[in-house]
Amino acid sequence: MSKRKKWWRRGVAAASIAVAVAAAILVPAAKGQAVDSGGAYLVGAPWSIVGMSTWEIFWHNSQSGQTKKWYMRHNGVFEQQDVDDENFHLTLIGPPWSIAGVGEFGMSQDKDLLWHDSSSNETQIWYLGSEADAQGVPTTYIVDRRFVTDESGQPMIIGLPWTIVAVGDLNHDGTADIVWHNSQTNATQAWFMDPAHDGSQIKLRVDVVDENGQEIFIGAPWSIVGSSDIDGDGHADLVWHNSQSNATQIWFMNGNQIVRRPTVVDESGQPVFVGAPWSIVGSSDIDTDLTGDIVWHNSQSNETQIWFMNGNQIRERKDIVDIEAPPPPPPPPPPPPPQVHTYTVQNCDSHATSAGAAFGPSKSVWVNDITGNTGFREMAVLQGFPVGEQCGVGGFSPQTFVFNATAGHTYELRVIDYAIPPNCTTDSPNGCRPLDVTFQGNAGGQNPVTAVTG
Ligand SMILES: [Ca+2]
Ligand SMILES: [Ca+2]
Ligand SMILES: [Ca+2]
Repeated sequence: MSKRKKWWRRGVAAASIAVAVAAAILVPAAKGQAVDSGGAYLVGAPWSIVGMSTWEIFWHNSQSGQTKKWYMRHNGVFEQQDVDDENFHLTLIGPPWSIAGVGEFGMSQDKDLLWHDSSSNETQIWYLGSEADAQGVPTTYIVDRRFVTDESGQPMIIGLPWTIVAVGDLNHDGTADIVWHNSQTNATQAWFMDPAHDGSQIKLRVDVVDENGQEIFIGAPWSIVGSSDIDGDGHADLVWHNSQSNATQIWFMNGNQIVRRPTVVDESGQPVFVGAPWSIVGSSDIDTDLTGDIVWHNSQSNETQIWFMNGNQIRERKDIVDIEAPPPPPPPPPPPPPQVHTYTVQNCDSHATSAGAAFGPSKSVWVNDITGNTGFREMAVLQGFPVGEQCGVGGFSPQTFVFNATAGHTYELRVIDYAIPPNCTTDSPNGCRPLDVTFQGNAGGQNPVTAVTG
């Protein structure tokens, strides 16, 4: 038995998504690939939705034969997995086989695929499981395949004018049942599948009957487009659509008997009419609130939309979006505008400037952005302090320098005299003797000084 594993957010190899397609045909986007401007996840031919079950939507590619499963979180696709075979190799299956539905037939806890062969008229179940493959990649794979048999275990060979129109647990025994429709007689028939045979053997075949127990014959322009437990009573219900009036109707079922059949109404309670290019592609409980929802696809825009239902009333309509791709990072905040700090430098120690090398020319202001850990960088070259200067005494003007400061950063200021040997160079203040000077500036004369905002 395969246990369902929760590998949330795990990805699949992008190579498993890419397929050769004709121009102008949209395919499932690779991870992180942009979707349309409205955010909808656009997927269309040759991909089509072939079945769904609780929080899962299955797609098949009619060109490559690939089958893919979407895991849904509300209206978002949060993970995709290919369906692999028993040896974890990609399965490529196409006509005359086609997927007729998805349901829990047995064997594993994963929902299973029901296939029908339009040539041999065989019906086959693929029991699916989920495990990590040899590379540790989460994978949906085929646990077993069995042909559907009749009540005595003999292969069932059934085809046109009968077609499988839905898969759902009509009789609430935990095993999916198969709903057939006859396009000539317009009869609808349910095969209740036997849980004792992993749902591969028919337990009972019954015609669908109306509220009074009479066999009911409904056909075109009506057709069955999906089955799930819309009202949450445990019995799968049948979703019908009328291709002429564009009405949608639900047959709430109790086994093979109709309990009631209301028309689907919109959020305000009015009958809703939606048709081509939209079509219903299935019904299942996408948002796992224990009531079935209805899934639509638009063959022109390639949108897929979910009607989250409250009985026969639409509660909410949402386009499916791709939430696999991480959201784009927010744009970085704009850097704060640099501040121009103006400082004056004076010789304000206890000694007046006197003639000599120490206060001669080639004085340089070095600034170390302590916050930014930049080290000392030369910011300005000063003229030599005039002889006799001491805090402006003697009529000498202080020398001015400016530097761009980042608000909140703390700077240490030094005045270096290159004239002092031996290791003092213009490339580095190391070895240079900092002069004992006082800075006067717009931060109040401290050293170090913290630049303020504004
Ligand atoms: Ca059942
Ligand atoms: Ca129901
Ligand atoms: Ca639901």
